Amino acid sequence: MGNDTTSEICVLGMGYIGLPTAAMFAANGFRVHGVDTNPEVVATIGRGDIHIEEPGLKTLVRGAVSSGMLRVGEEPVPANLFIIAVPTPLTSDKKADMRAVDAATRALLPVLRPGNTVVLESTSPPGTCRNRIRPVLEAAGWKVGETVFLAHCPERVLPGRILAELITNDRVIGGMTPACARSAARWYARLVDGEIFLTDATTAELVKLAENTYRDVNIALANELASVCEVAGANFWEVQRLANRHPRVNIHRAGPGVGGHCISVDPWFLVEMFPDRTPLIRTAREVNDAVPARVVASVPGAAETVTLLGLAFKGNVDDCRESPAIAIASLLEATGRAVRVYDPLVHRPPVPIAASLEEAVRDSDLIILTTPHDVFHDIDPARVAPLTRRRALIDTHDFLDHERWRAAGFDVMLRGTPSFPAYRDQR
Ligand code: SAJ
Repeated sequence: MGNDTTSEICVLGMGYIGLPTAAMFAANGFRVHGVDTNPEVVATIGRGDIHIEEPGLKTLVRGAVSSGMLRVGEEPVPANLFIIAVPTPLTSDKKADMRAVDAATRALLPVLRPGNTVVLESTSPPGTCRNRIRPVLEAAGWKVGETVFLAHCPERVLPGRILAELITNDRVIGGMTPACARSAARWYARLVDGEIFLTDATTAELVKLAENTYRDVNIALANELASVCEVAGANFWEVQRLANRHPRVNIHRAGPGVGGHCISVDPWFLVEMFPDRTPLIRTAREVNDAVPARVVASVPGAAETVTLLGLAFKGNVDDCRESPAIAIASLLEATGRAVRVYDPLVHRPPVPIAASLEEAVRDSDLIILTTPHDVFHDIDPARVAPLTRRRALIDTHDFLDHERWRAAGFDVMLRGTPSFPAYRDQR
């Protein structure tokens, strides 16, 4: 067991990636020191608690902290492996905000020792290791690839399945030099069951951006096809299901837009750096960003009070970052409508939400299913119906049991089908 100043692994950033990674290494027998610049986060984890929702995480963190294998603080301590897992959000002008990566790099300099490995996990623009982190290390006198090792190992876990995917996912490790990649891989091999692929740092940075951009472009295609189906008199969900029976086709799902801190953000890192070479990627972002406004445009004029089922950016998580539901709520409010939001999974809502389903649907003119939480299947439309002023439902995800809602008297409007009202007036 180590003391307060020695650890094998020091993880900078105790967020959605850093905390599960730190706790998982700790649960696998490594002495881990977690660092966060937010004292409240440090205090919460220090008492074995968590500040984010993720299935299984609380138990894991509690065990790791009580065994003494996971400690937390506001400053890095000496270690053999440093993992940088800090946010790389978008600025308002769609550029990567790298301040947290820069601060983390500077913060670890005073405790860096010969032979240490530094791994960047944060999703970053291509060239971040080479042009941003390496110069800082070298200015401090280190020789990357000789006296310290630097690699990018992008996180790839899916919120809601983080703990399982940390172990089972394949990992790509890109080193500044082959020795850097091998050095980082030795650590991850002791945790990960998936395959580990070694490459160079810039390739690894691009692999990560390619993965999320692939998904964003594919979802934009799905959203565009859904809009086509609405006027073509076809059902997108049927088109998608049947097209995907082709062995080389995998059309993603249409929806109310794309949220989260990854898919709606990462493609901009490519657009920012290579604006002349990324017209498709930019257009896909714009297509997906425009969907919330399309949903709002579809709301019948008579609907004065609108209920949103779901605030989180996707089903079964509490995370509301970049959620299309937030965009839909504020666009609806901008049209003068009253908006009520119900999301039983979200405990720290960024906008006001109703305390109960009853409160959210009372005297409502329209219910919009914005987030496919499994618990929404348990809603009994027959119980909701008498509380509302008008019985109308828009399902943006093809998620609810429409027959059941119709049987309770609801007019059901489904995104991607002619029942979606955006074009009703044009036909
Ligand atoms: N969405 C659709 N249609 C789809 C799939 C998703 O509209 O067919 C929407 C969702 O509703 C949501 C958004 O896209 O608003 C993103 O959800 P997601 O589940 O696709 O992805 P994230 O953001 O939770 O996690 C992604 C994952 N990347 C890939 O699947 C390629 C995850 O593995 C990454 O680790 C994560 O981004 C990240 O951190 O980059």
